[in-house]
Amino acid sequence: MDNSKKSQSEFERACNVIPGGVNSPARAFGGVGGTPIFIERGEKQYFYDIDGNRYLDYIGSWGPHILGHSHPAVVKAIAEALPSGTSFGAPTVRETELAELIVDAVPSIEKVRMVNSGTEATMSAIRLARGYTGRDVVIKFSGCYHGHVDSLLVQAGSGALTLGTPSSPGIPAGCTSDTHLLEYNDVAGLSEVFGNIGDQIACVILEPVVGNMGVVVPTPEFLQALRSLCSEHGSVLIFDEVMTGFRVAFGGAQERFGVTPDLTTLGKIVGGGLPVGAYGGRAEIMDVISPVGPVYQAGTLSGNPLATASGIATLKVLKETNPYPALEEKTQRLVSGLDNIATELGIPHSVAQVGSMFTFFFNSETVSNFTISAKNDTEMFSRYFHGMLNRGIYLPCSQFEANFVGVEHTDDDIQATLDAARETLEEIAS
Ligand code: HOZ
Repeated sequence: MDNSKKSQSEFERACNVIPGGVNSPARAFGGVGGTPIFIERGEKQYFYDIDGNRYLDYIGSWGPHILGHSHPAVVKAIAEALPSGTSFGAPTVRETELAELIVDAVPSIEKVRMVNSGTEATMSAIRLARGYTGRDVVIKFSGCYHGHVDSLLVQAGSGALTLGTPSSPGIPAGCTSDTHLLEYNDVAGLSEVFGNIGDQIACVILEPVVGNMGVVVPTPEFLQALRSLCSEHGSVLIFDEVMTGFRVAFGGAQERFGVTPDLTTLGKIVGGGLPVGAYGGRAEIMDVISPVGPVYQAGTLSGNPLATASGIATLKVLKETNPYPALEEKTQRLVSGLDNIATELGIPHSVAQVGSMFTFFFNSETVSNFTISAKNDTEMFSRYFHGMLNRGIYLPCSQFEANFVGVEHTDDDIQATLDAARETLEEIAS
């Protein structure tokens, strides 16, 4: 882009002191080429870069900003909390208030522990499941991403997939030797592995709607099989709802699909844009965590006063306003518009949507697992991404990520996005 001089020079400066110039690889434009833009501020459905360009934002900080940037209730809650202190290392009442909101909303959660990121949440949930069952084996699904936890960074989605490194050096073989991989939606594979080693399986972890190989929708049979096999074999079913929690329904994917896991991990929306994660589930399992039980997990900043203020404000607005039906309708309109345009232009594609999460795949097959997602035309996606960026639409900078629609996206925004998509796809088709 011609109008990105400041971003380019800030990126060069950042690269001198930050690996790759970014603090998370998913931001690096590694899958699409070019230079990441540097953001100055966000307001509602927009953010503005340091060159003065405005973008309609479809990443919402990779999920948290369902209410848009700088929502007044969230800003007020953080501002009111700030003068009283930023961290105490001792309990505060807001931690209980946020826990009560979560317990009330999420069907599987009777008790919840706050941590500082989604990665911490999944890492801790795995340890808890192993401690609770006294077993070691973890089942995960190719293309699901559960943060950069050693034992789970095997055929992981998100940045690990975008950058072509599904596994990572630096992880001793011992860390992953008890991690068994299956294809998402593979009921037969799941039944077979439970048939063979069911008594060794501590837990099965999955994104109940995948967001990290693009959006992949679970089949009802898959979710039912997960629930019944885990119950039958005494294994812990963990829904990683870091992305889907308070996103695809107030009570997450488990509310939407009516399938209740044993443990749930949360992040993103639950912190309203501040660094937060959480894991929770049945009291009987959660009470195995220290200080009640023997499984150790701790954190200096866990339940942080600003983060809990932000999370409480966000959940209260969502609870009071129930934006979910309107969000879904708006997203549906956008997704079917994109589908129609691409069909008209003869561009091989498929779409996936659950609630306000969606992906437009440059792949003619319905993407139901990792093997199919790996066939996405990433070169075509790069052209699409840059065409949209040049038209002021900020999409995830990878074909293997979810797009997020928020409450502030207007009908005009949806139309503007479709207009930009038409122009971009016409260029690609010509
Ligand atoms: N879970 C986020 C979206 N895949 C990752 C964002 C990041 O790694 O920065």
